[in-house]
Amino acid sequence: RSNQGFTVFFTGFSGSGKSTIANALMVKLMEMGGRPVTLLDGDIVRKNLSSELGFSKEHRDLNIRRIGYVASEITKNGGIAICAPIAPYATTRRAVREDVEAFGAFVEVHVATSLEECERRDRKGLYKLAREGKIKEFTGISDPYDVPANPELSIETESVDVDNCAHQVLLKLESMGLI
Ligand code: GGZ
Repeated sequence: RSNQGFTVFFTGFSGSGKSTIANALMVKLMEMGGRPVTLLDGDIVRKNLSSELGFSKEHRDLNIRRIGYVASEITKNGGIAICAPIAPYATTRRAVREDVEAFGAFVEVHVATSLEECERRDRKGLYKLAREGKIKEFTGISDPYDVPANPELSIETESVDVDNCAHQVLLKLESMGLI
């Protein structure tokens, strides 16, 4: 087994299932033992590291660069970082990839749940508020999302359960020689 650090970077719409899959992956990786696993979930980061930031392009970019910096430090020290922000801008994801790849592998995972499905589920009622104009700059509704062109993995969540999604990531990590 390799001891190199690496970062798994999930990207996708609000409500796509990023957090749920990231948590399931974290549990599986922890059960395997070895390297420490750190989850940098969108919610957690916004609460603890980016509490002053909103959702303009500048603020989202700053948020993502902070996540990238922490992930690169974890990767440098031989750990596993799991990130799960929306990260809507391809250029910013590219910059984070470069930060991390200076020290270890960067595994971009597109949680490819369609906007229609996320809005249909609307687990937190945010899409409704965005449609009503009560939340501005909402990703997919009134703000952009650059679909990843070359992610290491793209996951279809609509016909696959969480455990299977997390397993697909594990298989990818295995095929890359990371676990
Ligand atoms: C997108 C927003 C917005 C706007 C609040 N646009 O489903 P959630 O609630 O828990 O996940 C979303 C989260 C997005 O924060 P990120 O740090 O992941 O975004 S980014 O990567 O773009 O910096 C959603 C909530 O915050 N939320 N307002 N306008 N999501």
